[in-house]
Amino acid sequence: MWRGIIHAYRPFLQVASVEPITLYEGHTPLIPAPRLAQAIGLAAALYLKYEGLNPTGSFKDRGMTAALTQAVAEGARAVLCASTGNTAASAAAYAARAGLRAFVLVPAGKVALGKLAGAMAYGATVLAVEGNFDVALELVRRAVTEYPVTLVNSLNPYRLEGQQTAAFEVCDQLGRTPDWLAIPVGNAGNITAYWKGFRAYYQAGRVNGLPKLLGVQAEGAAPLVYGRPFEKPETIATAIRIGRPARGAEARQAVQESGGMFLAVSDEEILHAWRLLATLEGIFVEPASAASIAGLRRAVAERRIKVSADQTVVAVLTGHGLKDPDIALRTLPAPTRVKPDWDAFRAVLERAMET
Ligand code: AN7
Repeated sequence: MWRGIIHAYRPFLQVASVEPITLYEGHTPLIPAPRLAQAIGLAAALYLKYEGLNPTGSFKDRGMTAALTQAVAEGARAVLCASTGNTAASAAAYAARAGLRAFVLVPAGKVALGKLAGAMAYGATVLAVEGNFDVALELVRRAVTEYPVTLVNSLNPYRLEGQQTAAFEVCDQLGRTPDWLAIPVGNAGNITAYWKGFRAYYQAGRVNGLPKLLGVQAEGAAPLVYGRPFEKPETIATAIRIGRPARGAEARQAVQESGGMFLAVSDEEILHAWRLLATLEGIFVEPASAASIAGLRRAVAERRIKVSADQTVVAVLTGHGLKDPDIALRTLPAPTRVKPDWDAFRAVLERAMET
């Protein structure tokens, strides 16, 4: 029986040897996506690591099981984070599981509905700052120097310990390392964690090589692509609306070591990729997750990555589509209203079948 990432990968993880605080996260599917690969002109085999299927709907749960396990082992009473939403929901759930209080600080008006609802439902104290994520992170970093609360942003090293297990799973599922890994980048904790994981597996002799990393940012929030902070980050992908990534330096080093690259995609490209994922493969993700596909599509179109049919590309789908239902409602045609009788319904149905 699967009992979460700490049970599964304990020898690889620097985390307190106590009973884990877990929701049995991880073990997410690696799904082949041949129709999507064809649509974006990718010759290689494409697989999607569907992290939206974690207990709170994002990859953050891998990091949070480790962070909360360690926090409890160290006698913590409360946790605190800044968040664009997913970290907040995950921290709230794992704190509930551990019997700790959670305080989360999110950018007011810029958090997707499902994330806010989650954080509230799990019983966190949700605070909304009149500013962006970068301001929120600055505030919580100061708060943990003055109050007895544990920071559970990815600055917390146990977050990366846990999140590297996604790289282990990708290798275990493929039976080898992928040639490329495409991943959305916001605060840059996850790409840093994947690289740590791939290197650890390589050093342990579990795989024979390392992937190249394709780190994808939104055009309006692309500090790692352009090499400068974004003071006013903007993108429809609110999860990665981050202008000063806390793990930026490590992410840059990881991408460089891997021989990969960062690139930026527009909101339009993100939405296009988001629709392709859902309509060609039946996989509904939040916009930030679609950035990895948008980035791949652009990299292929611009011939910046060269892959052949015998190679393997993995794209990380970081969060579930139900996190951000607004996007579908705002960008797609509303359902046609139907009067409650047969003739009315038949007329509408026939018209629909003709289009
Ligand atoms: C769906 O929740 O930063 O580069 O506060 O929710 O490790 O930050 C979320 C980030 C990608 C980027 N996809 O990962 C937060 C937060 C989704 C995300 C990212 C996030 P990092």
